[in-house]
Amino acid sequence: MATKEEKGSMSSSGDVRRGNGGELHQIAGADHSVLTTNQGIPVSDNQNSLRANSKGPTMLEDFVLREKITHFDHERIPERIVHARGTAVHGYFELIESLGQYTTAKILTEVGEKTPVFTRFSTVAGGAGSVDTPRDVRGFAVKFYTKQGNWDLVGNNVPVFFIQDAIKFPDVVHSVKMEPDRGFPQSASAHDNFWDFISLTPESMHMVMWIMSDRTIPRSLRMIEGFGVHSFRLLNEKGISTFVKFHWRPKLGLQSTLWDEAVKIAGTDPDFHRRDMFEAIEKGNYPEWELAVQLFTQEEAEKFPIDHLDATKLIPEELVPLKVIGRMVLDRWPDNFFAETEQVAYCPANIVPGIDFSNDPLLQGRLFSYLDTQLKRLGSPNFHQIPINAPKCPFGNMQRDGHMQMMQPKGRVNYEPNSLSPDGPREDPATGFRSFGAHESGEKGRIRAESFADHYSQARQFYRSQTEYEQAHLASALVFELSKVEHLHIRQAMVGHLRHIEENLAKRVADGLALENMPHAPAAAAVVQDMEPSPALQIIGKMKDTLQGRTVGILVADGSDGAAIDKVRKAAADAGANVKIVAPKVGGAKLADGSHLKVDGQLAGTPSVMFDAIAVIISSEGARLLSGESAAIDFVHNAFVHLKAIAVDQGGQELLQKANIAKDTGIVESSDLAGFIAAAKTRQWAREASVRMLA
Ligand code: HDE
Repeated sequence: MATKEEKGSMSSSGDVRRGNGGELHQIAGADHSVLTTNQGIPVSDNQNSLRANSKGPTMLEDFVLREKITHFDHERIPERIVHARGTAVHGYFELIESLGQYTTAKILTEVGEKTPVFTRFSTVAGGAGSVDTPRDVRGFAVKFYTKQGNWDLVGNNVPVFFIQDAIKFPDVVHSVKMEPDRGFPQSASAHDNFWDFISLTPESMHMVMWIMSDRTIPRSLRMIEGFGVHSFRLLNEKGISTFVKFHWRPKLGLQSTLWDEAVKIAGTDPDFHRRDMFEAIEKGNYPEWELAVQLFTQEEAEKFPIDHLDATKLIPEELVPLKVIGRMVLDRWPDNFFAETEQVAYCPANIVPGIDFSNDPLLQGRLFSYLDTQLKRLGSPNFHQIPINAPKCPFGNMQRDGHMQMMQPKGRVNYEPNSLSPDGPREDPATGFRSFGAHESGEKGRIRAESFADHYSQARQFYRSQTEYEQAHLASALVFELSKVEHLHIRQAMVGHLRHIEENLAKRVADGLALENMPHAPAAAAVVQDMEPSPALQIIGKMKDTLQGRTVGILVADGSDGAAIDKVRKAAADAGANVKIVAPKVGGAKLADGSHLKVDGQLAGTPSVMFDAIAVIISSEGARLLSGESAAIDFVHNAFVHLKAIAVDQGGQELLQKANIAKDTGIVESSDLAGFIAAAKTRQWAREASVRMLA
């Protein structure tokens, strides 16, 4: 069995790793002084291939060329079938409160212990090269390298799912991905196939409310919640089981973009979320989440108005309050995107002693799927040896050989039990993983539990729990998506479902689609209940009045007032914002006093969608010049219609007039620093009705 020291992990330069058999492996790194082939042969010329003469053919014997090109040809591995586009960061989890009463898992009982984690955020539908800001669920997968082995909590930023049974997963994924005959749309649910499937799948309706809400267009990956979705079990020393749901809550609060903003960000910066995370880590603004749990017994679960084993349902916080037990801090960007972010393999079946699965049929299917897909994607049963996937605790067994075997076990014994290797690994009933001794009885069959039949009550509860702004966004998102659907009968079928959720929502969407008649609602399998609204389901209710983690952009031009710029910059920075200066030219601006100001971005490439609030500090001459520049007009216009705070000096005010922007709350004089900072900490929701016709 490898000791911790023997197993080791890759150094940041990535050059040396000790295998399980104790031998050293050289791994190509950039810090070798001599360029070599993969066989270690020094290379004399990396610019020219071997040729018969200066104008002659290239020689087949050129092993340097052949090795290099062959390796290049094989550099890609299949991307993930879902969640292909992702961003991951290293960090740690620290337990604050012990769950010792409920579980033997050390990670949940050793208060103060810091466990390394690797956390990957992802979109679901798009390919690895797709944009960061489509309307889509975000994956939130955490690998905890615990003392008792790897525990993967593979969740999403939405607490429910589309389907109740894993057998429907290939269908829902096929329907949302690009249509197979035409190869589009990429990374978008707004097309016929998706809504056709959904309209024929009533169990999706609760999830539809979540995906049409602004949760699926987050402002930053640092501002999303995470959910384990399924119920799991905790098992204590006596083997007693308590059900648990896991929740991640961001320290920065929740924040989303507006749909128009998300669309424009996609064009401006396809890597918006990845860059945002990278810059935050680089600056030492480490994002942090609380880990909270909902704990409940079987007896309590039986009294819930929903079945907690149904992944299309959540347990409202008002019914089972959240208990905060720990925190996760992400503080180290990976050294290498491919080696870590691309090759990391999360699997809900990676679980440690003291935690166990529930009978949620979606979870049960997932327990099979991840290892299966990873064997295909990473190409060998030895992918657990890749440093990002390897446990950081001692590990060893009698599994051997296979493609890309990196370990060199010593000795003749490769079986267990054995008498020839008394020091070799042995099972340990006292500390080893044990399953809950659940009693199972009943008739085998392809059965859906009756307690899974209610598809609309929690959808209704979600819609009714939103603020009026969020309801309008949700209705408008449905109108947008269904307007991209070519088949009228699919639009009608969807509106029919909405009638069960909330008649007024159905009416808004039907109006937005200009349907001539209100479609019939389909038969519902269960009576729709009026559940108590749950404010915890809002985003606006969970936004934080803060500039921490947010960005303020200041537009300047030649002739700007340097002192005014400095004051706004300082006030925003003091409030925790990241401040960026934008000018027509990246080389900087010549200020009114003749000094030169360095800037962070060129106006045409740094539109206001990059910022949470803006200031425009320009002279009257600057305003006159910029009024002929559409990028400047767009800069202020978009900030206005995206409900952002705008601080202006005299020149800035003149530019607003050129852009036809009237006086409004949230537009303040740049000298009113306190007023600007207060407005910048939130969105100007009341402005929305004047700039956008929402459904
Ligand atoms: Fe996944 N899912 N999933 N999923 N999932 C994958 O595994 C699958 C589901 C989630 O950053 C795949 O390695 C099935 C729910 C995340 O690498 C695959 C079902 C939730 C990630 C797979 C579900 C998730 C995946 C594709 C229905 C939230 C990305 C690549 C039974 C709780 C992890 C891979 C990363 C990835 C299967 C449903 C979250 C194909 C069969 C529900 C965050 O195995």
